[in-house]
Amino acid sequence: MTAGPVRRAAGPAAAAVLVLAVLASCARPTAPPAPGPVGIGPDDTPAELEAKAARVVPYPRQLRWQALEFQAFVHFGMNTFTDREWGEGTEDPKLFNPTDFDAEQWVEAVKAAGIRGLIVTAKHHDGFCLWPSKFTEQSVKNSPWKDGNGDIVGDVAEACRKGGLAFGVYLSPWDRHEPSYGDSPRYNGHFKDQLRELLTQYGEISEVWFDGACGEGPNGKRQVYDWPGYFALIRELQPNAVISIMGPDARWIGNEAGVTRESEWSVIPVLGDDDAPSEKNPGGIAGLDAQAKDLGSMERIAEVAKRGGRLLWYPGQVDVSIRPGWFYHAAEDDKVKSLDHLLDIYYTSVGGNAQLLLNIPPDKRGRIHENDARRLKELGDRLRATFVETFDWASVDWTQEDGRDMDPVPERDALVAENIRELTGTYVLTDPKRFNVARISEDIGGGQKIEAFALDIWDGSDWREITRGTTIGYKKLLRFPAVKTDRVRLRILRARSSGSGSLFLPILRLFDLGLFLDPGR
Ligand code: FUL
Repeated sequence: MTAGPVRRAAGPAAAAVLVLAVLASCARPTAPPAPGPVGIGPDDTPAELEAKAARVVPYPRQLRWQALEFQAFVHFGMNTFTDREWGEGTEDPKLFNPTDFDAEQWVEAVKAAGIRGLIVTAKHHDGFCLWPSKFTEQSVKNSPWKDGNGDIVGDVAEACRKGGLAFGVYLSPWDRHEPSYGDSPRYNGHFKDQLRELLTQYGEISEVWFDGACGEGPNGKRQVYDWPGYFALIRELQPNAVISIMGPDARWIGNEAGVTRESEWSVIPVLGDDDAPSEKNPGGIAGLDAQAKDLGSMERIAEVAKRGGRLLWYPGQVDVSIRPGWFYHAAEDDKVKSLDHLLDIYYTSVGGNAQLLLNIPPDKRGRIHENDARRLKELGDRLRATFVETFDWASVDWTQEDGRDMDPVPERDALVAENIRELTGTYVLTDPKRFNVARISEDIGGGQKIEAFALDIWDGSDWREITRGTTIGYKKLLRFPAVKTDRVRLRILRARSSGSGSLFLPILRLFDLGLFLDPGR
């Protein structure tokens, strides 16, 4: 293979887009891998397991969801008016009476933080519905708000659409009001009726968020949820909607504190072939403990393979509240998380291969409180001031482990290497730049492959490592003391290879290495 250096001047858009395709063999890529589970078993060799892991890719709905990056969770309902976190289900609907409800104010407040989607609690555990469901009396239709003629879900959906936000719903399966709860088939029918209303009356639903709480009904029996039936209905009525947490498309990160693992994998091994969540598997998928420390390393994959299972694309979502509670409590008005705390959460979640779902609970007026709105604006201002694309690459060179340049594949705007385990990209800026934040992304449409990397700067006489990490995935954000240089080096220290002779595209795409100055640090 001839291996001439590939240099490309960056276009006017600052973020240099380098697409780097790396093959373990010299075979040219044929077709991209198809989304869907990949079976693993005790007969797979370590190399086969690695190749399988490298070619698990997201469904289009998961890709769109990941690109939302940062969403608002909005807990609003009966609890807002009773000052509680969990209602009993016996509350009088007349208690629900927002005095100045304004869905557009919610949308403006969350957009100020850079948020791109919103999920509202259409029904929480107390069973009170924010839309006038035909299937219960416990809803806005029996409240004094708008004389029972209002529809919070409808107004929020409309405001999101107008404001350009994705719109999703939280519908609690646990319903402490509904008399059929506990009579499993009957309640499952009721729950599907409610789901159908939400999925057909409010336009495009981007996400359905299921919590796993489960209890006994008035008959003293424990409800058994029909998860496969719920999922099938969602796929039928809203095929682009992501089903999260107790669902197959996005997993709970494992805590409500905004913390992610150092290595967040979106390629996750699970036991067996049963996707239905159950009480035994509160993480949502059989054999998966959402709180385990290691969900996706090659060691973990090998462990699951011994017993037989599958690899899924199952990315993490970080749900955390801007206040101590999920619902609004006046006593927490001065407990809105600090800007620094929110920034830490943002950098570790959005910047740690996860999606951030930040809860912002509207108050009794039906508005996002001034303190929360102010903090959201501060957060957005800081992020906007940081992520300004004011740099151009003069050149970008990638070399293999042995120092050889990589082979260009011009028709794919790509480079090819024989060994993807160690690669070095040297990025030269048109002008020296001062920065304290770096952003690195893998093109996850081709899977998630990087296991370890390091970032160096040229200090005038030598390369100096400024930071290193493990997984990259959709987005990795790194913070470090400010440095100034005109060249940086990204070293891929370990990556998963699809193996040779594979029909699938063993592609590693690195793009969008960005350097930024956070002015607040
Ligand atoms: C939990 C619920 O019990 C909380 O009230 C809240 O809705 C949270 C997001 O999920 O499991």
